[in-house]
Amino acid sequence: MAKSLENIVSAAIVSSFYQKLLDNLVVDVAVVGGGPSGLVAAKTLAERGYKTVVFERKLAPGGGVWGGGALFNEVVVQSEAKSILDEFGINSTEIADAPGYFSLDSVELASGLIFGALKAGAKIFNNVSVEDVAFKDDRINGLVINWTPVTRLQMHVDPLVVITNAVLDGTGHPCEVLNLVQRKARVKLDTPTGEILGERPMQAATGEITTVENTREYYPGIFASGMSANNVMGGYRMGPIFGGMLLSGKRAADLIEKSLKK
Ligand code: 48H
Repeated sequence: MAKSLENIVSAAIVSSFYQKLLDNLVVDVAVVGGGPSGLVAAKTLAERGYKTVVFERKLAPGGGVWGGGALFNEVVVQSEAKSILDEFGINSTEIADAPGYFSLDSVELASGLIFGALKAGAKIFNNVSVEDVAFKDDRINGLVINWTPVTRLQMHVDPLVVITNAVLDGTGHPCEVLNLVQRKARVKLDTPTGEILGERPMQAATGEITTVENTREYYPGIFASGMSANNVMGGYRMGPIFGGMLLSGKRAADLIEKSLKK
């Protein structure tokens, strides 16, 4: 029987998705969260030749970028991170009475970061939630994933596992993966107390710096970037300024590359 167009479309989707998933069950780097820090890290690592995958819980990656400041869809980036915008081909305009600060359209930022990560070779699985981690020899070596609707509806469906050399917790404010590591694995993280210190209130200039400084490995095999790093190490928040998130993604990529080369 001749195949109908409907059948051809369905078969193409099933076979190409199946191949994509199969190809990414063992990776060099698994990024949890397609926010700005995770997407910059994913692009950087993918273009350096590392097999990189991003798991994003929502339908649309981009994290907190889309909403700009209070749903006004503009954000601000400082000059230190301007070269990252340029690298992704994202437009920005210097603010007339605040030299060194650039405003830009948050929809262009979100879509530009997603497109850049994909074009560099990173694979993004959206609508997928990381619900647990896998351990081997006192090191995190995998992520436990499930479909977001399955987790949201609390369906009793067992997950799949992706094996990886390095995990980046780019889950934003809740630092979900490191929370899991602390709570379920009952291990000490590399913080002054061994635990998650918790995000501090708004102090934008300091928060921008600590976001980058706090970007590092917190337990063998797992790094944190962006607001996740700030939550783990007790950093300050900064509102709709995104340069620190972009710079954090770059630093995460550099540190992960260094650890993979060891
Ligand atoms: C899969 C998950 C899971 C999970 C969460 O919040 P994000 O945008 O992350 P960052 O840190 O790169 O950027 C933070 C920035 O957006 C922000 O919030 C700022 C600057 N706030 C300042 C302030 O003062 O408030 O993105 C994290 C992404 C989201 O898309 C989540 O859906 C996703 O991670 N995510 N994906 N499995 N378990 N948990």
